[in-house]
Amino acid sequence: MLSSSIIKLVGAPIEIGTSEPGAVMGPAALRTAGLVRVLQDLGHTVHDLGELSPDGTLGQRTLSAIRAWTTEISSMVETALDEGHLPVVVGGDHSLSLGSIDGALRHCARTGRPLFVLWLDAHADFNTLETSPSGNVHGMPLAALCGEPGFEALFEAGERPLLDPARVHLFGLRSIDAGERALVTQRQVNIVDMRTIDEFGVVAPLRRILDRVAAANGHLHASFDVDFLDPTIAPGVGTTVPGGATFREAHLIMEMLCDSGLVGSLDVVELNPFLDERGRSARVLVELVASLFGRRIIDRPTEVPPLET
Ligand code: B3U
Ligand code: MN
Ligand code: MN
Repeated sequence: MLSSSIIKLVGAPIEIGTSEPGAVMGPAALRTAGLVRVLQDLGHTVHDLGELSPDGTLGQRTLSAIRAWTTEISSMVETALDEGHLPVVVGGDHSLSLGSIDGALRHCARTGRPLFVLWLDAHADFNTLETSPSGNVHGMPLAALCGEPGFEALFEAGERPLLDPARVHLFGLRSIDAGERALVTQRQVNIVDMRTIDEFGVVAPLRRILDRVAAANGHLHASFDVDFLDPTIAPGVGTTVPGGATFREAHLIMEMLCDSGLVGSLDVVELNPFLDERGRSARVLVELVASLFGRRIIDRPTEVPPLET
């Protein structure tokens, strides 16, 4: 089970980070699909903080408008963690993770626990303003969080804790830009790409990551981009990439994360209900979140045979 039974849920209907409109409706669709009720039915207390809406960002597509979101999300996540609660931020495009991970980093800087990030995504989201072919900030949050230059406008002035790229685990990668590929290699970001998953399945690579986090007594932040899933099961996302995770793979990942007890904070991002088919993607996401928070097929932990060494 996950460590905290009190979940702090907040919607971050941000879509400035993408060129495809519609992610602004993501939190509403997840609520419509029963997100809060499902968590409560599993026995969790849900403090629903509603939807954030930073002042002065309406219609703006600037780095400083994103900063307003980053600041609000960061302080919400940091406060929730300081109180011993488990923050869940639902979007909204992936630029919201600038805030959630910044908040988790600030919390971890005080507790001394290392922060690890599990980035479930078709993309690396490690572009800089220079390497990005699109200019879309949702393709850049990890580079910004890891301290690549050029992102000062995204954060409040002053010292901020940086994310260690060697503690970032990309999982499900199958679309990467040339400049970003060079950068993730140089920065020693950990990658479980789709080829690895095809060859070894999800269990062995994920266990390796979880063992690493557990051995370091780390805080694990999971960031779930809808496009991690195959577009046939989750079409409601702006940038679909074929060859994504199946429902069964994603479901097993969620159960393993649950059993590990290591996830301390979560984002669910990039749901675009305008592109969805009759709420399918929102429903799949709610199912997966339920598995992460303890729903199981029968009432016993998933049995995982030990890895051969
Ligand atoms: N790498 C591309 C495409 C992309 C990244 N993240 C999403 N799409 N969702 C870019 O624009 O940076
Ligand atoms: Mn992403
Ligand atoms: Mn993506």
